[in-house]
Amino acid sequence: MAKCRICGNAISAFMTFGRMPLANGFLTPDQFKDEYFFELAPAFCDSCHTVQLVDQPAPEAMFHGEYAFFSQTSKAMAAHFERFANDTMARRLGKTDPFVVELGSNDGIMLRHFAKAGIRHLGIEPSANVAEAARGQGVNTRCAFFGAETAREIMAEYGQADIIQAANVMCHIPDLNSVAEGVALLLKPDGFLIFEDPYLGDVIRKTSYDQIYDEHVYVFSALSVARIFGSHGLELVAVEPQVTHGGSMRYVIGRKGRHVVEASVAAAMADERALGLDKAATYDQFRRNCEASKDALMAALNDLAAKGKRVVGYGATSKSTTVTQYCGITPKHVEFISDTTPTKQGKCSPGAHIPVKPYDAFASSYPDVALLFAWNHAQEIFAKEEGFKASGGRWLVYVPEVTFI
Ligand code: DWN
Repeated sequence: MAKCRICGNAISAFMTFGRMPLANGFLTPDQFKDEYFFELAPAFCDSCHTVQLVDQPAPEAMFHGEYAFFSQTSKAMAAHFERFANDTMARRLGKTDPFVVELGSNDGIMLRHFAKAGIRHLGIEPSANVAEAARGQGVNTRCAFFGAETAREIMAEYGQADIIQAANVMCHIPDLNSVAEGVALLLKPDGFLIFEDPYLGDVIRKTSYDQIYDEHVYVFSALSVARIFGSHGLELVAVEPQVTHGGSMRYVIGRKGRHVVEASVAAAMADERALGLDKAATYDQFRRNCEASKDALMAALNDLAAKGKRVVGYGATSKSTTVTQYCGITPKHVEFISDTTPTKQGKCSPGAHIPVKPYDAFASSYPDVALLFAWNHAQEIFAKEEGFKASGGRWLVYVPEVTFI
């Protein structure tokens, strides 16, 4: 029997997505024979209410010198991180020589705004290539994983932090107790830990099961976050819903008793209980909803293939690895995936081995149907792809349900 990564309670998977490769393991045909697989199976802990993967590949296998995801591929996300940085500077930053630390700072998409404002800062980023991209933008970056040990090193060199920030990072870190311990050491007495991640409430409501993949070892709720950090002398003091990544939640955490706990925390927890996020039966229903979504998507794709329609994927996302592998999508269903990230182009998608091509391959010869793997960027993509619709093209989306647009 597996144990909860947070509280040690016995847990078991409520479903399996089956044999799964690394979500960002884009590869060339000569690498197919050595491709790594593990079983993608999420579990719910009925003691601390944390949704988590039973097994996860080693962090070094996922985050390394050739990591494929660069945050700055979306203009809307760049604007979001600028707002996030400005909001922190306006509402939460201390006034005397403030120091900001960002965990998983990627290519510096958020921290560069602190750098520009002349604020002392440090990014902690384990993937060497994206860390280098951040340094190129003037962002002070250390290539490391964050935990209690790293927190001690940072303290010795820079002192305590006013703000520890993270976006789409905390849910990637298996040893969260070590992170919470590190935060408890590094944070100034009145400092804040502010982080955001895809929100469990949205995943359950929208059946967005593709938020579950190797890198996302947790899907958080206010209930689980309060519990995880609460056992390290820290307290959830505010939550702020975000529209990014199909529905995210920003969590604001301080030292216990140092800040007023805002009404948003109790309100979110009440909503989560009403949605059943604290009950095992909710996850059984989620499994049935995933199966129904998979059947509907494959019915649509098989029908398009039978009619000889050209289908192209839009956005070789990490999320799409769960979709292609769980549903059984192959190059017979999807001719190629268009993606603007140079490091993904010319390779094949993990598991399904669908070729990834530059954006021009899509724009120069529109398909009949574009399967929107980057559905979380729909607004931005629909706005710039009016020409595709005008040519008679249709979008196939699967969140919150399988539909043609
Ligand atoms: O947590 C994570 C999130 C934040 O980012 C990661 N573990 C890795 C990554 O997940 P993802 O790959 O699912 O993220 P995105 O932002 O949904 O990926 C979008 C992909 O689509 C990128 O490869 C870029 C591409 N893209 C494109 O080709 N044309 C994106 C846009 C907006 C476009 O117009």
